Amino acid sequence: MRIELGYGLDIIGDIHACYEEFMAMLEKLGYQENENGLYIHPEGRKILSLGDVMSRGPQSIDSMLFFLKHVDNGLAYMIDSNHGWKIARWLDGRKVQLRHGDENVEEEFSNFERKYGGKETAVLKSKLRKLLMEVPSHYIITEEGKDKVVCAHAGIKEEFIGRENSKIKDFCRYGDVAGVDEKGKPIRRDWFKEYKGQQLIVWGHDPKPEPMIVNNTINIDQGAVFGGKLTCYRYPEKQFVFVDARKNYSGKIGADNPIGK
Ligand SMILES: [Mn+2]
Repeated sequence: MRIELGYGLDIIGDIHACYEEFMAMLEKLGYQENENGLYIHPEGRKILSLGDVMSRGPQSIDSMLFFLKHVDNGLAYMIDSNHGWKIARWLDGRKVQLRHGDENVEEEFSNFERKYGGKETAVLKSKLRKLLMEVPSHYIITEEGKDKVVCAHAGIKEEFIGRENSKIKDFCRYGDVAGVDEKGKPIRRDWFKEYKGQQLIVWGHDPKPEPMIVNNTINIDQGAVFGGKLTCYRYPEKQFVFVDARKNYSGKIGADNPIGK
């Protein structure tokens, strides 16, 4: 789960199937598509997704395919996430309830199957299942062998960094969840308020209108699928790059919309 920084990383917040916004982001960041459909950065930078690349928005398959291709070719990294894990289990044939936008993924696969047939669909599902099952709970970016930045979907505790077990995986997927409220929404504890570690933690999952910096942690989920913006945090430059959402894809407005759109 350790990555040497190399020529720089572009850490991308929750895409949630907002593929057009993601493509616009890659262009803004200077990636160029080559003859094999791979997006290459002229300076050798790589892409790191904080997970939840699918669900809720319009293009889950395209978003997952992008990471399948680019992870396979050593050009991108992706970590585990709550929607990613749900879709992984669904692709694995386990009994799961598809909701909170995961049902859109099922619908996309039905359309895909009508267009390309059962065989091709089964091959794609199997490859995506493998990718989503194998991604680590978090990545640690190192510089000259020293741990500098930790990327985790919903957050991480200092004592979990560099370790992996089912409890840690769940924490990285869902954050510090203390049950659900009367509406069935998860009650989230603000793990970042207690964080005192030396490594910078970059995380997503919990949409905020602007990047939220607390202690040594940065939230870069600005709710693209909720009509906000897609965020990239460039490291080591420590710069933010934004792409505004083309629309609010979520159907959630006002008080139901986590960024108040
Ligand atoms: Mn999430």
